[in-house]
Amino acid sequence: MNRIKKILVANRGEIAVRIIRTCKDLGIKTVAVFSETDRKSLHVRMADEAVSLAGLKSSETYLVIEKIIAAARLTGADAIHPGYGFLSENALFAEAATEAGITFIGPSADSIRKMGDKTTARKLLKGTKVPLAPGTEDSISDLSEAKRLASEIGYPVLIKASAGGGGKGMRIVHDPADFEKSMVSSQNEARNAFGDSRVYIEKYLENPRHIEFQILADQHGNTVHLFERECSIQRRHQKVIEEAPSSVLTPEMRQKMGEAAIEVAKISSYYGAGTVEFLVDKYLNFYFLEMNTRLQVEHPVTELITGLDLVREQIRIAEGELLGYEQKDLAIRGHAVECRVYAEDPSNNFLPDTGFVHLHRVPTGPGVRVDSGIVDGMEVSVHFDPMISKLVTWDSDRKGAISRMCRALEEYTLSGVQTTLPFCQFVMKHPVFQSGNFDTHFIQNYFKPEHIEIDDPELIKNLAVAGLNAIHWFIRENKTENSGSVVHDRQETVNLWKIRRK
Ligand code: MV4
Repeated sequence: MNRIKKILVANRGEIAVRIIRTCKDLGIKTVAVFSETDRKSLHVRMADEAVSLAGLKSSETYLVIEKIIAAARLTGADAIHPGYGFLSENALFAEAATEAGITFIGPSADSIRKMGDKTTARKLLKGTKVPLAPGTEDSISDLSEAKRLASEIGYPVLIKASAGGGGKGMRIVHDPADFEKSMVSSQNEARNAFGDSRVYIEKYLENPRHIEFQILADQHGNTVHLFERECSIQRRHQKVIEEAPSSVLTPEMRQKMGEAAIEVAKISSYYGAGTVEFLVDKYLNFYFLEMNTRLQVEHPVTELITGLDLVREQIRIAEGELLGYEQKDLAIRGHAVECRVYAEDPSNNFLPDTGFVHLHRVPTGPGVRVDSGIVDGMEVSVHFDPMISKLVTWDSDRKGAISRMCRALEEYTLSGVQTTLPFCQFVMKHPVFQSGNFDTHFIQNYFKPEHIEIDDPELIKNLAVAGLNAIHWFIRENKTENSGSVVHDRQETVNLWKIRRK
């Protein structure tokens, strides 16, 4: 077994900080990579070494395989952790790392390729006990053939992109008269998003829940599931709130779905951490949706109910270790809820907001965890994904976890940009969410912008203090050798502010 000594984290923001933390726990050295706007970010500060990717946008930095590999070579990193997003599900990246003699902390390039093509995944599972939504086995490009198959499947149908998940290229078709134009627009979106216009057709399952199972598999054929996550509170295919376990699964369903998830992993000779996504219809039938071959954003809720550190498990598996536990050794303990914090304005159709974080004061106390990459004064830019933090709570049952989340959301101060924190408060307090009886249409059915409370006046005072903090931080961060008068400058600023306030 080859012990990993130095990991290059090929990511940014909260997940880069998250991975570095586990590396520190394990005494593994870390290398951060950063774009120009990320030069002073938290993950760069926390890493032992940092390498500039010399660019602004993702396409010039975190998505450039050659730059990442060169940074790993330059620093002597013996492994790369891709996090999620960016190159985490790019088979060419996994291959490039392996060819450079660098351990890719994730599944094989072959598994990434197999599961990345949604029709290959479906074909793999044909003849197994894993239930698939009725639909075409293969991609389909001939319009008249596709229309014939759609009527065989029975409307409403869903046209999906073969080359990618996440809803891109997806079209729901209720009326046969709309089929052709929907298929052409789906092919066009798929071509633009993935460079691959292949599509396939499934029976559209009305009002499904999105429930996914966490998989862990070592390189010796041992595979377990770490139970499920309920991810139905979504907006435009973007998960907003996740929880574990789901409030609708019976122990029998959990066992059947867990076995199906393990079957998916085994049939693709999977190793590493992976997630098998299912759709559950209103009759509680479940259907395989897709498999994600990366650590997911929402992994903390699984960590909290199982007590495992999934990044540590990924590293151990990459080192060739045995899992060291079996399914019978695993149990759900308590309940966890995660609220994703996006720099978006929920009162303005969730438009992304940019600016500088003035004040970031995170909640703490019993059962509260915050995974964020935020430092006071940092810039939230349009260059990257607007998710800047995750607030997670745990308690012995769902009611307790929700109650703690409500308290933590009240405590959480993040000013300078609009965020989805008030939206999360709305959801946590909503009786339908609290009942557990909701599906992927919850936001569409129950949320209106007027539900968002505007900022309290107290915040204005905090802003001023925060503004001072940010100025002080900025000066301190950028002070030249001979300044030394930071406190004095700040005193003048305070006087100025007091004069202005009168
Ligand atoms: C579906 C579906 C219903 N029936 N497939 C696929 C990508 C993933 N993000 C959501 N997907 C879905 N696939 C069948 N056969 C419902 C979803 C779905 C969804 C679809 C449209 C709009 C919002 C959605 C939210 C969650 C799940």
